[in-house]
Amino acid sequence: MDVYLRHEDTVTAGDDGEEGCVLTIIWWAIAILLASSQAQSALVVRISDLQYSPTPPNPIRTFGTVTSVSPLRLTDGTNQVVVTGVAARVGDFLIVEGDYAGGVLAVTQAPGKAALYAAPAMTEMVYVPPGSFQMGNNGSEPFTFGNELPRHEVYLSGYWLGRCEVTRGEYRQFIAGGGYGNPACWSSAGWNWRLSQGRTEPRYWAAQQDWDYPLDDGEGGFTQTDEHPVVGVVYYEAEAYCSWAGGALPTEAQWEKAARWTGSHSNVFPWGDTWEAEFCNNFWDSNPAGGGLQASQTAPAGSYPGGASPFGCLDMAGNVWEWCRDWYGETYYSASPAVDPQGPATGAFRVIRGGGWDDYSLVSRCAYRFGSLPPAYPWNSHGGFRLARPGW
Ligand SMILES: [Ca+2]
Ligand SMILES: [Ca+2]
Repeated sequence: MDVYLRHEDTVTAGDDGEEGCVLTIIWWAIAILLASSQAQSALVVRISDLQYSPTPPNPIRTFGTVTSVSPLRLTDGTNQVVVTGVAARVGDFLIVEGDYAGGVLAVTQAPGKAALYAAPAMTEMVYVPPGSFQMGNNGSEPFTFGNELPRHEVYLSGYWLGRCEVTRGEYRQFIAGGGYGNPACWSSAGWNWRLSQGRTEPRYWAAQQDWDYPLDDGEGGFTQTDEHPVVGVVYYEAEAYCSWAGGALPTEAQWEKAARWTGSHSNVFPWGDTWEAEFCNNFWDSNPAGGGLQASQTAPAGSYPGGASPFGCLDMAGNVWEWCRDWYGETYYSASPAVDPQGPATGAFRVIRGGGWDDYSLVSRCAYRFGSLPPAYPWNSHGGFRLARPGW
């Protein structure tokens, strides 16, 4: 079980300015934000058999699966963390993080830190092991755009990526957990946007929608369930959700590797090199889950198993476009670092990938890069995102 240094991105409990505790435990797919007063009760983690930094303040982070509840034991199969004073169920997936102090992680009062989240169900994540892949396009793909050139080798550290797009059910937990009122979840730019807009939920949040043209003509509407991907989120909202869920948006490179790399070849589409309309929710598939041919709607996440990427990710093509973490750089591939590229240092637009429900083959290619959306743009009913987190 790995432990890594973590100096800055701590989480604040609530938006009321109260002090939280040092230890942060995030249970995946999270439902309940406990009050800081609860989190301060007898929460102790023994990490004697874990690696940690010997230099104070020794922040650590580790994760694993709960194997017993009394006491609560968290294990990755080899190492173990013991937690007391926290309710959990066998099989829950936990992240434990905090400051190491003399072999014991204890909850203390500390400003600007602490959140304890609980989750009834976790987002299913796919692990992408460290290694290199071929990113971009060598010009051989149909409808090549210049911003996909040149194809270049990129090494990525191991990471996790959501098997599916973030669903409305998952996003609902962020809303219910106070995410829109908690500035600790947001970047400063994102929080300023949140305050200026006064938003408390994404656009198109209502279950009943009609995205046919002409819009709202009473024909072609559909009902979004909790299994449908969340749409109408601006970059800042996607970023805030990921922060709340203990992760981040994937980098453009992380997104692309998980979408297309077989281990020796970069597929044009997640499933292979040949377009298959029935393998993703686009405008020309007939899958009833997406409403059938030419339907203007999303499909429940994971409704196109034939379109799985080599790593098992679903809907990397189609359904909703997905925000990536990077600023968009038109010629970035010519100067991209070879290891864990993070995108340009600044920019005007954020990257969005993968095509959506009203698209077709051209923009559903894994190498296609859309870079014209400012971070405050909601991309209407076409855009969602996927959660990533480091491999630790
Ligand atoms: Ca469709
Ligand atoms: Ca997608």
